[in-house]
Amino acid sequence: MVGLKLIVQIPAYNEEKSIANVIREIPRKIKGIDKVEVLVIDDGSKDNTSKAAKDAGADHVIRNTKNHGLAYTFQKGLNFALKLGADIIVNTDADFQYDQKEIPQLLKPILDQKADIVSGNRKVETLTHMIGAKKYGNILGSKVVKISAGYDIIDASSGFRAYSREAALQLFVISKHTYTHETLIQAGHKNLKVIEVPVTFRKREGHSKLIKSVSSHIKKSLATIVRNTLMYNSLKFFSYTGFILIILGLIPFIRWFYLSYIVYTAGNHIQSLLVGVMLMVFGGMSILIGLISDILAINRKHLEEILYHIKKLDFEKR
Ligand SMILES: Nc1nc2c(ncn2[C@@H]2O[C@H](COP(=O)(O)OP(=O)(O)OP(=O)(O)O)[C@@H](O)[C@H]2O)c(=O)[nH]1
Ligand SMILES: [Mg+2]
Repeated sequence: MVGLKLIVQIPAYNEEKSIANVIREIPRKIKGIDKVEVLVIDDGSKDNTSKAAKDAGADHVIRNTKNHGLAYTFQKGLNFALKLGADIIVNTDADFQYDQKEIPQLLKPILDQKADIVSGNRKVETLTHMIGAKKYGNILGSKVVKISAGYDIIDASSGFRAYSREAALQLFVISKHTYTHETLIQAGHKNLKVIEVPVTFRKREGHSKLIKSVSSHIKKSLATIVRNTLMYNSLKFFSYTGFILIILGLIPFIRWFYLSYIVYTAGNHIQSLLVGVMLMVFGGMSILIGLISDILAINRKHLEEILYHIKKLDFEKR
């Protein structure tokens, strides 16, 4: 690969105090890369984030007129970076928690053509400055993402990552809250190779902009994970659920049939009949929902393929 361009993108919301430190720490000369540019996406900050970024030497600063959330801003950043002709995109946070001097470690597996996405593993279980609820929420989230994505991942909530151009063209984030889990699940189902490298994770100065409360963050993240898991495994999920319901329904149904027609006991055992039939009907409906959502998922797959080709043409390197 020759003449490679790296865009380091920083989604930021009210980070005027730390963004300059992040930008100044980004290495501008990296082995194997010809050009490094910094792109800041200011998500409608109420402070002077954009100005601080420009003053610190950001090459591109774009701004949302209102706050759209991290996930939307991340996708906007990817598209903008592709438009700028990025061969590799590194996403980092604006809060100075990641050490930008470690960017070359993130790039290496992509430069060696051994990965499409490289994610920084913060080793959360060893972090003394991360509160317990966040730490265990992170660990739990990573385990669920690992099952859903279908490959090993230790730290699924890390924002410090490198994406090859091909990977960036194939990701379509639709969540509102955060993109970290959705991108990994999509990568798994698009056969993109994801690997992790250990990275430093400093204590946050100032309060979290993303996490208003740990419980609501966990709730929103789990909702995203469930939604994305269902997106790719709907037929499996709903047909297993359907078969289980049908088997559960067969038990009271057979009881009713046995008592009413084989041994002729007193009473009509209508409760068993009702429960049995209801469970079996729900089971049948679940299988039907599985089939319908599978058709929708196939449609989304086709749409994503079309979008990928449009993006590829649109962002063709000129
Ligand atoms: N664009 C955008 N970025 C955001 C928003 N909220 C947070 N961010 C940025 O996303 C990155 C991560 O947010 P943080 O608040 O540090 O969240 P976190 O790292 O998961 O949590 P902490 O450990 O508390 O720092 C930072 O660069 C924030 O500026 C938002 O609403 N919009
Ligand atoms: Mg942070």
